[in-house]
Amino acid sequence: MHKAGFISILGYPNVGKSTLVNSIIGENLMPVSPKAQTTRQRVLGIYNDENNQIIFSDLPGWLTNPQYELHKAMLHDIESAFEDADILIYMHDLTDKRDNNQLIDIVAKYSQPKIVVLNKADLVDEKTFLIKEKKFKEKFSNVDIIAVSALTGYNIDKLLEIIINLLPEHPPYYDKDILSDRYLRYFASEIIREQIYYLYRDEIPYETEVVINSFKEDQDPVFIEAEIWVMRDSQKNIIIGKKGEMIKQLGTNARLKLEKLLDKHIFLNLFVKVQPNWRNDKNTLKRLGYNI
Ligand SMILES: Nc1nc2c(ncn2[C@@H]2O[C@H](COP(=O)(O)OP(=O)(O)O)[C@@H](O)[C@H]2O)c(=O)[nH]1
Ligand SMILES: [Mg+2]
Repeated sequence: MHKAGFISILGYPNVGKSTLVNSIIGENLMPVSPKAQTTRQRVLGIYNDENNQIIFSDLPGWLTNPQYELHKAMLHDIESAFEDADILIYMHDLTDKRDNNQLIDIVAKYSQPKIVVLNKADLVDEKTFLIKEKKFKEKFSNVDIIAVSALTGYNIDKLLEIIINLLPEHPPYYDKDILSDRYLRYFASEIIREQIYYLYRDEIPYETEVVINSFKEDQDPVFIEAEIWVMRDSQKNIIIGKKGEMIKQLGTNARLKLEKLLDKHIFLNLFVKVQPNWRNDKNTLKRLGYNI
């Protein structure tokens, strides 16, 4: 008997959705950063063992106040992920003191089996967990509630057991040896973008997009050329930095992470381009793969 199914991980920004997918599939594939909105598009991360295939949708965080076409596309992805899921995971950050009820109420309305994952257990004590557990028990009836740490791996094996118990009987949907529905080329742009979140401040990461122009995998070193889009000339100067120091650092950081992922040497070439309206232009967003 083989089990397989689709799982959507829903939650506010920064609760650790992408970190959880990485932890379960065992690769640092999804971009992760301490800033909100690192994840912009729905991406599948696929877990396989002999008898099970779990297809996770890593999603953008829930946005209460969408301001740009980009944000609308992100919400669109979240909504479609409700419909296709066999199981819904509502993920909550145990250190978050705000009363985030809007998304909880939406998730609660859906009829699929649900799991509440209380993440970042490494940062709180038992008492905090018990208070939160009580709150979620009131919101959801008959739902497994589990504390995990996506970062340290605490209770991830238990979570997998819970998921597999709820998984429908089904043959695999994807080849059993692939990790995602996207190509490496896509993850290359995501890793460069992720490193921008770590390296630059203020609005820069949110107003930046990364486009791969060339990805030649059959060469040694692998050749990757990417364009970094920003919205203003001043941002172009910041990305490049004095004497090109910042973009050099960015290139090194992204290359090292990509080399780990591909297990190959990489030559990475970065360019910066001003694209004033990319975040609000539907045609551009469509070309970038956004669901709009
Ligand atoms: N201490 C701790 N940090 C975590 C944990 N899970 C995620 N993080 C951190 O929380 C931040 C947001 O994680 P990310 O996966 O990008 O969140 P997402 O926006 O929900 O996808 C990152 O800095 C992660 O390293 C955890 O279990 N414990
Ligand atoms: Mg994410």
